[in-house]
Amino acid sequence: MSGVGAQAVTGALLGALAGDCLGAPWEGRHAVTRKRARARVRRALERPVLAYTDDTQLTLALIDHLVGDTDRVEPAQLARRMLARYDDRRGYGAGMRRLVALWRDGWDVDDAATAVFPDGSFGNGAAMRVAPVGLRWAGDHDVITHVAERSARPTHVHPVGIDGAVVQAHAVAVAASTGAFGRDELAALPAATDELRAGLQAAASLPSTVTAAEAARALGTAPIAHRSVPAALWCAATCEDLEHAIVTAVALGGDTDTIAAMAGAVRGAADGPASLPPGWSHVLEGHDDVVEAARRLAGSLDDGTGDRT
Ligand code: F2R
Ligand code: MG
Ligand code: MG
Repeated sequence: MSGVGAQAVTGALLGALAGDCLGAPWEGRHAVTRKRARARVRRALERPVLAYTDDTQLTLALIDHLVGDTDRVEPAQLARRMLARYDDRRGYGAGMRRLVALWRDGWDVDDAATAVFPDGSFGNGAAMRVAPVGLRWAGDHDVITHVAERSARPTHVHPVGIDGAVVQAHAVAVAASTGAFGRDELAALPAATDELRAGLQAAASLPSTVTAAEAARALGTAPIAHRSVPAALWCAATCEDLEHAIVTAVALGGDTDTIAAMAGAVRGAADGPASLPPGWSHVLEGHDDVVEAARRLAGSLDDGTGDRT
């Protein structure tokens, strides 16, 4: 059972929400300077509301499952929770939309997972939603690996897609349980595939002084696990706070909502909800729902039911 407190849980989930909402308007753009990215974030915050995307919707679905069904993670039940929250207007990827159509047609979840991509998806969708697993089992290394893997299965059965989720879950867990996430924590993360191992090595050794364009070239910014998880963890490890981590993720360009959401989850887990700058909370769509989901998840951590594996 996790030893992390409600502050780390709320911080991680709000950090992820902020990254998703602030990164989404700039998804698919080229890398820009950090100064320009800061201006982009400021401009985004002038909107009355910043919509969240599939990243947040699927994170909430995973919490629904862990708290409401079984925290052992049953892929078919998790898929039902994803379907229940699914909203086509939330910027889902093409592969995910086809998968949802198959689920609605009654396909078996295991069969559907290899129908779109025969080897399974190595997209970053399993990594972007996995923070609740790291929070739930922080301190229990083997259980995190096992549960993160199972949480990927409805949508991502390619080893690289799964590994992205496992690495991101461990990053959130370390940040939540130690209150720190720097280069040492990044370098120590376990990766099972050559793709993620190479990405983490590159991220651990990339100086914080490089331009955003150089970082984007070195680490990648594509919506695939090994070319986005390392970039997100580099943002989290080399930036002093949540705001800078999100600004840097926006500067990298490419899959900005997801890279910022994953970086935000890790920084928020380490720094807590007070790390959300003043003036952000009222602009983030779903802020209160996420706080409520954090309360439910944190409540389930200390409900005294014993072994949760
Ligand atoms: N997809 C987007 N954003 C772009 C489109 C949004 C557009 N503006 C709109 O409004 O419609 N964002 C979201 O998708 C990413 C998470 O993706 P997920 O859930 O992993 O999906 P998918 O489709 O499985 O994988 C993503 C892409 O990766 C490539 N890929 C994956 N596995 C592959 C394989 N085995 N072989 C070849 N290519 C593979 C494909 O290009 C997939 O489409 C997040 O960014 C989220 O924000
Ligand atoms: Mg998205
Ligand atoms: Mg994205």
